[in-house]
Amino acid sequence: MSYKGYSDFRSDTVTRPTEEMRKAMYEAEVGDDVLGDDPTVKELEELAAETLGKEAALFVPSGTMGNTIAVKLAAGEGKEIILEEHSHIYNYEAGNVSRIAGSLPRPLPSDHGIIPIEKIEENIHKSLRDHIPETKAIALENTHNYWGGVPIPTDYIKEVSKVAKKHNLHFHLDGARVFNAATALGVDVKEITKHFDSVMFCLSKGLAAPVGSILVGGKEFISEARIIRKYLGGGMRQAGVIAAAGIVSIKVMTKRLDEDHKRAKRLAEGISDIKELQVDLERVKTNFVMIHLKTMSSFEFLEKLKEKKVLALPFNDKLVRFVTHNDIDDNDVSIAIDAIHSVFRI
Ligand code: TLP
Repeated sequence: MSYKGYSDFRSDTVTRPTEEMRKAMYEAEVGDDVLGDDPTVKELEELAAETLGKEAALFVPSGTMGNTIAVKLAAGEGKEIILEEHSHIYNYEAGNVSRIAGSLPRPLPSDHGIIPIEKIEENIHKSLRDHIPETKAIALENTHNYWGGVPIPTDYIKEVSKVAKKHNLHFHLDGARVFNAATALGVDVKEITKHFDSVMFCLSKGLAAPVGSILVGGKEFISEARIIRKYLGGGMRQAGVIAAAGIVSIKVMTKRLDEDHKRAKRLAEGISDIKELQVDLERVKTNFVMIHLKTMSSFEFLEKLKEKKVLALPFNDKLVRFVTHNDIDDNDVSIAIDAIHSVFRI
């Protein structure tokens, strides 16, 4: 469903609210959420906590704020958090892990988002002397953005959670796209989230809400999180208007993600014969297609693609990301396949 003439594959963040969301937003009953009496925000938070199998939830304006609050509580000032080296928290959240949470990130290399368990254990520091920052938390990302939206297997998550428990570390999930992971793995989302102390997930990505993310965790954790949200300026008043869309996200949009995954696969298969690029079909498991360009820069490729009314996002000079979502239909995929082929035809 191209919008203003463009098939927009830049991100699933570009999704526009559905008709059902717009109606729910129009009809939403609201109060003042900072005073704690917006019924629609409450309903969203209760639904989110129940869906992810946690005691409580907090509606936050963005995934970045949800992760920042979690790191601040999980690790905190002068303490370490173990992260994957290409994680969103470490690389793409404006340095909040140290700027706002005050924590020291310990980025570790991985095989497509999987940090070897022994590497994690080796990097857990206890504060034996006063100059060693103590490790307080571990965070994983699922699906993993940089690694092409791959879902992280639950067996691996379970192993990491054992390490976290053994060393008394908080275990956080950047689950911006955790419902895509659950869909790809064919499990209920709780099978993933039950291993974590806290989880952030985004309503505004594949779940198509216009704004918002959710942080879930224990009751005490979330009530502390609420205070931090307030002093970061994230206390939203009649937020029921946007929370109403989030309710539709959880109830309806979590059930259709397989469509996006199938379209991503079709896109990847449709361009895999082009010798000027490389796409790893095995890694296309959710709604991302990563394209490695062999003969031209991402910038040049995207300029040519834009002329053909197709948009995607550069990841680096040779790597381009295409994301399928609720506003990409079969026709958009066909348009993109043809456009990419024609860029390489003389
Ligand atoms: N990701 C965005 C951009 O930042 C790249 C995207 O288009 O994919 N965690 C993960 C894994 C994310 O991918 C993102 C956003 C966030 C957190 C932050 O969410 P927001 O944008 O709501 O702050």
